[in-house]
Amino acid sequence: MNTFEYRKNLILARYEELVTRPNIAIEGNGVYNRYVNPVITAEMVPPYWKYDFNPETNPYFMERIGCNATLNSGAIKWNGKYLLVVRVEGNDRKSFFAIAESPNGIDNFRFWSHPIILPDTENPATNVYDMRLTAHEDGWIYGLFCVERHDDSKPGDLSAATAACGIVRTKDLVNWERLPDLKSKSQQRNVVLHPEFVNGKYALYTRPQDGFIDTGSGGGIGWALIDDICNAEVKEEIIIDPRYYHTIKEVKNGEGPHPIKTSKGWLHLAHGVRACASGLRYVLYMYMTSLEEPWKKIASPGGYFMAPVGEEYMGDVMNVLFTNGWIADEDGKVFIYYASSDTRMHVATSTIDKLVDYCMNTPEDGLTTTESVKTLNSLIDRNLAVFEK
Ligand code: M1P
Repeated sequence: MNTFEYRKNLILARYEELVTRPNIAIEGNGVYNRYVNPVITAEMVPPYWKYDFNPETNPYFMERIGCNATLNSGAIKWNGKYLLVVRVEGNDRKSFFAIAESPNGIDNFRFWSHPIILPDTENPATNVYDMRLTAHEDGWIYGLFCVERHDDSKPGDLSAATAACGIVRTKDLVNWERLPDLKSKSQQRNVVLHPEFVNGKYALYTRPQDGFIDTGSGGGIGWALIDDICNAEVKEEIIIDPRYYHTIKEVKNGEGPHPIKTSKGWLHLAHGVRACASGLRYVLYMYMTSLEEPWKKIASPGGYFMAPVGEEYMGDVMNVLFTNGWIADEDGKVFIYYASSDTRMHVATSTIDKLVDYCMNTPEDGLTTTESVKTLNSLIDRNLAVFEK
């Protein structure tokens, strides 16, 4: 067998083995279960996206277009299948969106044949990433994502970038209509569309920021009502979930996927960021807001919901968990899709009942050591009383 045939067979066999391997739940803390394998990795991008399959032009069957990472993915259930709109990052550092589909939400994810063709605006982006999907009650499926451009007010500064919110919509997940970017006084990242009209308007979770990385005066996760989604503009913005000193969201935070509606209120999943000697640490946390007034917090469990473990610590940007997709099934099962260290995608499963229980019954962060110890002692005392009975 020549090199071409040998390598082609090997690469295809390895790919098939990866995409068909079963995933197994790991019993966890009672709130959610992690799974043994990531659901999507760079190695699970189809070989025909990477290799030239023509022996004439690629006799050594060498990779031509490399994939660096598969990360921060939006999620939606579509025709009974679990779909992720994956942020695929090439070796050239450009991200694009591509849909991967699974029959059960936990394994056997396969990419659709081509990446999404995302129409540009007249001011083309350098990079796009982190799409949040919302099947809105107006009948469209919206995708809100970060649009990165170079900040031309700082010529020569290679790190100078601006972040804005791009908006697309679709009815079939194949053809996407580009709407104008969100107009906002500040830069924006992690913008998410609420699935229902609120007071007859579209509602956005925002994350105002002064710079590309630093949120500066942007105080946390914001809320804004939008008159016209085809010409979306943040006119007024309130902060509904502030960042706070010496908490898991001290440096910044950002809404994850759009909240899930439950009988007890809206369930929110978000990321919080704190600084430490090794850089920034990104963890996931939850909160709940009122059904009638989704901008009002009704539960705020203290601390993180999920933080990196094991290999999740390792990757392009270490010590990062990030989420922008989850799916709630009709039977109450919830699939939480999260990326580790900006490198690969994982799933964790829970239920709406468990997540509401977690939000309602996890003590809030008392914001000082004294309060944390009081809260802990209260649980210990109640448990010791149970044991003594
Ligand atoms: O590298 C970690 C994350 O950093 C950014 O998130 P945030 O805007 O909250 O700082 C995003 O670039 C995200 O894509 C990335 O995973």
